[in-house]
Amino acid sequence: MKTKNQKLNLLTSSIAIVLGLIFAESTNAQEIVPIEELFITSESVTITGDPVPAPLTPVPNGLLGTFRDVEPVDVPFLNSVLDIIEATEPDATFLSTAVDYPLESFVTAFNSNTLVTEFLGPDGDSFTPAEADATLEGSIFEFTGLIDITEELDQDSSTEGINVTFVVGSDDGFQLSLGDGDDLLVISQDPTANNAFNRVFTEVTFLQPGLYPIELVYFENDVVTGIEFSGIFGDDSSDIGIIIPNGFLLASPLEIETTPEPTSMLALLFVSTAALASRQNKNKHTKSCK
Ligand SMILES: [Ca+2]
Ligand SMILES: [Ca+2]
Ligand SMILES: [Ca+2]
Ligand SMILES: [Ca+2]
Repeated sequence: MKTKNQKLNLLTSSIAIVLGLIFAESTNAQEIVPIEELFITSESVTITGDPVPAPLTPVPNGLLGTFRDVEPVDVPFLNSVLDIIEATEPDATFLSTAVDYPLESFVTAFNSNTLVTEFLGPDGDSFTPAEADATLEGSIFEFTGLIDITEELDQDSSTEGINVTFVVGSDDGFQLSLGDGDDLLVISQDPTANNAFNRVFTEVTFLQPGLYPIELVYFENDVVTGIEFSGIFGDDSSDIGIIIPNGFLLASPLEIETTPEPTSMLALLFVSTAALASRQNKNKHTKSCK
């Protein structure tokens, strides 16, 4: 049996713990910022190249993640990002189980004063070296590996090949590369412009099932940020599809060529907001963010 004093002490310390938790929550939790999305549809493309052989040794599901901390912060456009990737080595690597950061919601982004490891959620546990952790302001990420394109993903069995729709939502910008060598396909927005939170839809037809190299570059200059890599597959009729499950992704260290040769520059798709039909997300809106 507790004495009155013990009960009082217990009550006092309980209150202190609760207040401590509330205080910690209010000071440590990163603000999640509602965003206004622009939906963009780019032209349909076909991957005619062959799939690649399966890796010889087992590799984890997901994609290999790399991180570069850019100081001073100066990555407003994709072109500046690609120059930095070309000239530098990553500061850290991690395993991306699914490209969905932040995990909490589809229509939110994190303030870029958030630490990378917090932004990555459970994937932050694999972030190495830990000392490279930094805030998201001035960040470049690459997600690399293989995607398994199977017949079950086909959205239209009446047409040749496997038709899928890839959806990339990002703030700031991104570049998605599929295939390799002469068959490399690169999807991006205007690489010389600042791209606020957009969700870009691209219908892709693969003539053969199999494994294809994939690389997604994404970067954040400042203010708020987020990235999601989704697919609309099979008979899914939802608006934005599902985050690509890691069962379809292999974190293979296979090198893929990410800089198109001059002859394959034609494959480069610049998706301009002005030139392409856009549809605004009618349901959710708030303030506009950079
Ligand atoms: Ca998310
Ligand atoms: Ca930084
Ligand atoms: Ca088909
Ligand atoms: Ca931003």
